[in-house]
Amino acid sequence: MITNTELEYKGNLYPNHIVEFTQDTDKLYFTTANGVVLQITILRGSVFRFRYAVNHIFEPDFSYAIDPEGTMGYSKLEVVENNTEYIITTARLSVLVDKMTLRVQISDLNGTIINEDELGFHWEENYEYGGNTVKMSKITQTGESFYGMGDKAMHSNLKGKKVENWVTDQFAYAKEQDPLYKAIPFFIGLTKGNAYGIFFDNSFKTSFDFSHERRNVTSFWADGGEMNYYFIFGPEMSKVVSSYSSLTGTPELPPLWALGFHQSKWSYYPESNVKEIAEQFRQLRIPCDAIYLDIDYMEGFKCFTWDKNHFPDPKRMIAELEEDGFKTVVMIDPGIKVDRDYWVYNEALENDYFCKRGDGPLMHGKVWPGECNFPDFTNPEVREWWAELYKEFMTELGVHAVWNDMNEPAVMEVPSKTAPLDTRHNYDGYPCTHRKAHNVYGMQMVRATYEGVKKYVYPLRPFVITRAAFAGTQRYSSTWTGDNVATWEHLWIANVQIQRMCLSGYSFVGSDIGGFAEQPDGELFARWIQLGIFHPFCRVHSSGDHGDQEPWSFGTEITDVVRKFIEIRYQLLPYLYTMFYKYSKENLPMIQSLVFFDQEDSQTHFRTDEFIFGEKILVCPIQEPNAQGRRLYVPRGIWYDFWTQERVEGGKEKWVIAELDKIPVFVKAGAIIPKYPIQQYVGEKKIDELLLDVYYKEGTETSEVYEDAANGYDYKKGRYALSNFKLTGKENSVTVQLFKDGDFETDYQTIRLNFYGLPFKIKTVMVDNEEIVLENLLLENDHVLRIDKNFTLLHITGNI
Ligand code: NBV
Repeated sequence: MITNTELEYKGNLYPNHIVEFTQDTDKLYFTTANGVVLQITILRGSVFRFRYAVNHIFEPDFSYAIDPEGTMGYSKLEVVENNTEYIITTARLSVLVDKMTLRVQISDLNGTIINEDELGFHWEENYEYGGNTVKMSKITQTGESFYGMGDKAMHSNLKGKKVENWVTDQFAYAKEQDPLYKAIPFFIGLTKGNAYGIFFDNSFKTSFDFSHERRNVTSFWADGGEMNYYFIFGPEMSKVVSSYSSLTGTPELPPLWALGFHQSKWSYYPESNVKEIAEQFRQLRIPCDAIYLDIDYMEGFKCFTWDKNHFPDPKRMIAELEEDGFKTVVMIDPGIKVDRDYWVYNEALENDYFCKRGDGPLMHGKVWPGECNFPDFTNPEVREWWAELYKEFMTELGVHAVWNDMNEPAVMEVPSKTAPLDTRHNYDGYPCTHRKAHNVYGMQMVRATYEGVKKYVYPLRPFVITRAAFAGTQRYSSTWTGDNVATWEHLWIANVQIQRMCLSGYSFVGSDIGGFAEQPDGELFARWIQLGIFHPFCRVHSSGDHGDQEPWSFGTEITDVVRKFIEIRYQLLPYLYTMFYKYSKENLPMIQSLVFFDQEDSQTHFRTDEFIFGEKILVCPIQEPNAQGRRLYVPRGIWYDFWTQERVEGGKEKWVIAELDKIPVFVKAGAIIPKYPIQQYVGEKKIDELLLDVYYKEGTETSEVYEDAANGYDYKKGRYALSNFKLTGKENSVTVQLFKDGDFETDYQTIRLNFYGLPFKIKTVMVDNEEIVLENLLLENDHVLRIDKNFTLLHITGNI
């Protein structure tokens, strides 16, 4: 029933008083006299979904972001009513819904307000396009901070900022420029030590204002669709991010080679150039796992074709590269050249797979090949067709992985840089215009790519990269931060963007190391490599028109520094792989901003530079030229300098020397860091011993190491080796307990333990309660010992 008793104020409409409450198991409905319905779904004791219907009508309940495999469940749900409000209580939260205004207030069970509506839900009718601009405003609590929101190139704490989500090809973007390539409408609020998250699941253009326009107000709104958001309570930030990740999903494990070092440029061609680059890596002994072919490998930039002049026999080339330990990654763009002699075009045209304009003509736009039409990837049938197009590439030619670019979609020579807004989309059976589909277009393209690559590299694991992304895209693909610039400021931007993406559920991410546009000097390149090896996706890429950007392009001093750091990445592969495992399985971000690591320490709330790589390694890049070192904040606790093993007490700022061949890196006391020997590429060597760097701590600390066949799916049948270590350090002893899970047999039989920071000299060693003669165990320097990998209890005592 449509009523005309809406409350109107400054062009906005507001709900009025509640006239009805109903409950359908986990769904609560509050209806106002003027036809607004608030539906609250209880997903977990600490995760609620809020949807608002206007005139009683909800939008179809469909989302590309939500992972259909996510699991939810709650133990307690109670609703009581008094004169002024309804009170919903779960095992973790209490929600008040005001009877007069439909405003909501969320508190923890101690009565601390976590989040409350200011004006709450309101809307404005959009006469031109239909539907409403849907809005929500909340009260900003005193001292509240805001994080997340994907790839925003701004200070990691968003307090005082206003941002927009509209995926955009933003060549050579600047600091503070917004929007960029990703649309992740998810933020984390931190107030009075409590973290919560809000995920606004709406694919229209969305905006967020974190106390920018009004000091005490945080608001978010969308150009259309529904006010549909998830509220996630921590109070730990780790819980917020992990619940958001279980809502929107995490990726499966990639092949281990995808975590190696990758080299790219726009473009390596012809074949001889690709080979030369590959050979240089091996000759200079710089580890590398993948080489990228940018658009110039194609014939006239037509997707799924090869320029036979430059690449006469791609199959042979790819096989030869593979023999030398290189995987070949090729680019595929969404624009399909309008060309009656081009089979991909003809197939799409015949099957009606291209996007159309409002009144029916095909949507077209200029990209690399000239005039193009654009497949509607929001149509499931189109996605299936697109997935099949990879068959020949993957199975016949042996291509290893695919890189999707320009999938915002980017369109040249038009002011909007993208498809016209009246372009129509299938949206999986909920037809709409580009206003609604724009932000998910690239996501659906890479989803189709992922399905195809996955199917055709089987029994191996797929690896895919995308530029555009919406919330949830992390289930299908890794990503990079687009066309950055070779400047020191962009090194800073890369650092915050990667941290922000990781807090936004998207960990498999990296930047174009060295910068895409313009040319870095050797120092900037080296400093960027030193940061990039600590990012989950590690690739040098550049536009190629300003000179070379390979590790050896800047003279031998820089080459040596770059090699040293890439070698560290290869040594840390088992650590990195374990990080990925924990991300994939336990929703733990691979990189933690300091505020995530220690939210109770207010010193961390405005830090941007330092981050935790995995759970145990603190990294702080050098972000200025001519630096001999830098000041940084070492978070609370005991740490060890990675280079000198010096013990450092955290909770304070510290000056750290970092000449060109070093950056500040610290390891958390108690950590057990696994290492492999340096390899030129993943799988080059049989790993015949696992190295564990053990950092003494007085007290207890747990660490894990995850290993499996590094590719394929046997791990899903239990063939993995998960080692759970528990270290307990006392004044004159250290115990390491090992609990193993999974039945994968690693190649190595022994573990080499390297103890750092022991406050004593080792006197006795007991392995599984048996005393071992020291001479049989100790290797160098009295603090390195070798034992069988299958120990369960290692007990070391010492003389102080
Ligand atoms: O395909 C060429 C480039 C690519 O190298 C880059 O990584 C993408 O972000 N691509 C953009 C298109 C041209 C950019 C000016």
